[in-house]
Amino acid sequence: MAQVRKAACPLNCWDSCGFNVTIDQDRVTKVEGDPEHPITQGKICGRGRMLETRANSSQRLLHPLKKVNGTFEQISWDQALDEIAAKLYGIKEKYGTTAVLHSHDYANNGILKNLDQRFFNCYGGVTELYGSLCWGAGIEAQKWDFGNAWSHGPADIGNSKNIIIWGRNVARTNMHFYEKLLEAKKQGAKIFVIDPLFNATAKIADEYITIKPGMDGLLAAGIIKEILRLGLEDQEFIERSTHGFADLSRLLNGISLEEISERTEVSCEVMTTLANVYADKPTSTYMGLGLQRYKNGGNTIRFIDALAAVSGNIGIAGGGANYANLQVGQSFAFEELTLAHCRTNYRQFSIMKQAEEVLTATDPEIKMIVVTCGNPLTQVPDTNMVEKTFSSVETLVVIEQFMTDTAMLADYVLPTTTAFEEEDLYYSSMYHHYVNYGPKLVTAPGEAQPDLWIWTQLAGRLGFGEDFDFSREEWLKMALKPLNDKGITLEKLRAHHTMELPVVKIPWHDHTFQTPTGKYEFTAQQKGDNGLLTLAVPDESKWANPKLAEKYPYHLLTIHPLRSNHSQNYHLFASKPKVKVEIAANIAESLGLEKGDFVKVWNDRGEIKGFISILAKVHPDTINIDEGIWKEFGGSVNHLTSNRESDNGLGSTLYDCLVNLEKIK
Ligand SMILES: Nc1nc2c(c(=O)[nH]1)N[C@H]1C(S)=C(S)[C@@H](COP(=O)(O)OP(=O)(O)OC[C@H]3O[C@@H](n4cnc5c(=O)[nH]c(N)nc54)[C@H](O)[C@@H]3O)O[C@H]1N2
Ligand SMILES: Nc1nc2c(c(=O)[nH]1)N[C@H]1C(S)=C(S)[C@@H](COP(=O)(O)OP(=O)(O)OC[C@H]3O[C@@H](n4cnc5c(=O)[nH]c(N)nc54)[C@H](O)[C@@H]3O)O[C@H]1N2
Ligand code: SF4
Ligand SMILES: [Mo]
Repeated sequence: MAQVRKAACPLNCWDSCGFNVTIDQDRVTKVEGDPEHPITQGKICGRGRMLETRANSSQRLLHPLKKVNGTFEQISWDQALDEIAAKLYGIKEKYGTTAVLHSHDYANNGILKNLDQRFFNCYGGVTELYGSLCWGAGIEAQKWDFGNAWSHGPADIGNSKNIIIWGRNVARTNMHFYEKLLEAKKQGAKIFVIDPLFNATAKIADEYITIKPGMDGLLAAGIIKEILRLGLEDQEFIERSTHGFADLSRLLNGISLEEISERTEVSCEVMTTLANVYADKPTSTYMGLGLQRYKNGGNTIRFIDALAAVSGNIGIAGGGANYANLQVGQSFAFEELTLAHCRTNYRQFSIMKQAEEVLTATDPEIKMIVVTCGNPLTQVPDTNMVEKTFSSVETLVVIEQFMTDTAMLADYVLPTTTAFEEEDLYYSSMYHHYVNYGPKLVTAPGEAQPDLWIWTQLAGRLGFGEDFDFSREEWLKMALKPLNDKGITLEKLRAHHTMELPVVKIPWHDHTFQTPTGKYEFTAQQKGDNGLLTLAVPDESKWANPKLAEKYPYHLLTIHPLRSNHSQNYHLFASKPKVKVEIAANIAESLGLEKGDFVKVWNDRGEIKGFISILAKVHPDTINIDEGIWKEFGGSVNHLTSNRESDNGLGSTLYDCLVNLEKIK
């Protein structure tokens, strides 16, 4: 008989939903929202519901595979694990452990997914990735300004008079925050959306502000200039609780509002309006991750933080410079789980430039890449370079649920479980602060095994089995240890399914910051001249690179798809997906393009072909192609993106991208 059990969404998403999952005869038959989850309240998105399709798909990988003479052959787990362990052992002896690259991303928010790091640390330390394609520039930026990246609790939006949604596609990527916005609007809050694309959230805004991509730091500078001109700043906060305000004033004196307007393509009047909105407190700012995937991305987030600070919206109910909430992840015992101190030797490559760095690595060269929770062939910038690297490395091991573009290139593909087939705890450091419990609900199909089982088996073969000699229950208890004295235990989580983590709901309310000066830092004291705010623009813009802009006149955004988490669902859609090239009306007009036209989009890094769709309300000269598309459906838009790092070195520049476009037959 069918049974309904509570579970949790594992996907890398703002919302971290609670599920009610129907199980019939050891099979998941339906995924719905859990009405009792305090934040997500019974509603989930299509990506969550599609986890049922993912789990039951006939395309699931069911057995370990080895590539022999260019084709995959099914092998036993023993053979796969013995051969991979022997290779790891041989590499360690001959070249040292750093000849192995561990390439990973965030495909699954399970706490025990982090034990891959423990494995590589206990092995001796490998070449690991630093930085983040996703949110890296902004996290680092907020660490410079506040000392940490913390956000207000979800309920606090109810206290805001004005809400600024800045480069966040809420209706598509963060549905429960969208619900909160609708509620706040009903209660009289005013909503402002700043985005080059007139997205679904813009439709509910009281005012939509369109902007040239990558120019948001300058816009914040213009609004601060107006706040200061009108005498609307929070003088007490600036004097008592901040450091470096004189540097900021000096910088702003060097540029006029008209110059800012010319670069941002936002009118001076709008900047004056926004100055008044920020002064009409409390005004909250909710930043997305899209707006920091630029060369100047760190500076952009820092300038928006500065705007919230100058206007006195930091540390007050209904305010905040809300980006991510690292307090959530910081609640668990990651040091004990991952044993970073056990690595005796390690090297770091930038996640953005991993492919390029493998190609140029010496001493030692990379002999093996192990991919976990990631699909670099579609998700990492500069696909041509990624493909070159991943096809040329001596041994590529991919742990996967499906035969992705990355898995296709592997020497060994190891089949792994989905979230419904293993017990774990799930959280997201992006929006709310509840940890969810996900039980094992069904038996895994074929020979699929949890990632953790694979690490345990390999550790045993490599002589450090005792470091993995724990049961699932013991691992989960280990993760929760720092929370036990706050009353959060595995037993309680198993019983309640979700629990609130003990986080600060209104960060910085006491005006004590985690920076070196203990104050909010307009100038990051520890960073010397690098710690100054600047008027930087994107690398690929007519201001920074006029020649490039002449050759490639259009700005390409590559935002997150509606119905897939990145690359995870395209192969499961009922109708075959196509590359949709969404263009601004002015481009259609000047090139004589119509809906459905087949076009080529290109730059020096590569090209992508797709079908035109015209967006009536998008910033002029702007194009969007959603990310994540597999080779067989037209290919990843990362053929066009650059692997450069953001200003502070830790973020990507995925949206800092100029292209040209033409109609083809
Ligand atoms: N449906 C769906 N939801 C998802 C995901 C998914 O793949 N699909 N992925 C999840 C993950 S991992 C993440 S990181 C989050 C990301 O969540 P978001 O930050 O909401 O999404 P992005 O697609 O990164 O970009 C968001 C918005 O940034 C805008 N933008 C781009 N450049 C600029 C700019 O220069 N200035 C301004 N003002 N706006 C700009 C885009 O037009 C877009 O509206 O979403 C999560 N939720
Ligand atoms: N052009 C462009 N590129 C982008 C972005 C963009 O906006 N534009 N967004 C960036 C962002 S924000 C992010 S977060 C990254 C995401 O990049 P990735 O995390 O690499 O992308 P996904 O497609 O979510 O997942 C990768 C693979 O992990 C597998 N997987 C799922 N669960 C598990 C598991 O439990 N174990 C193992 N071993 N594998 C599993 C899935 O089957 C999937 O094939 O992409 C980045 N790339
Ligand atoms: S993908 Fe996000 S919104 Fe959708 S069910 Fe999962 S956590 Fe919820
Ligand atoms: Mo992300």
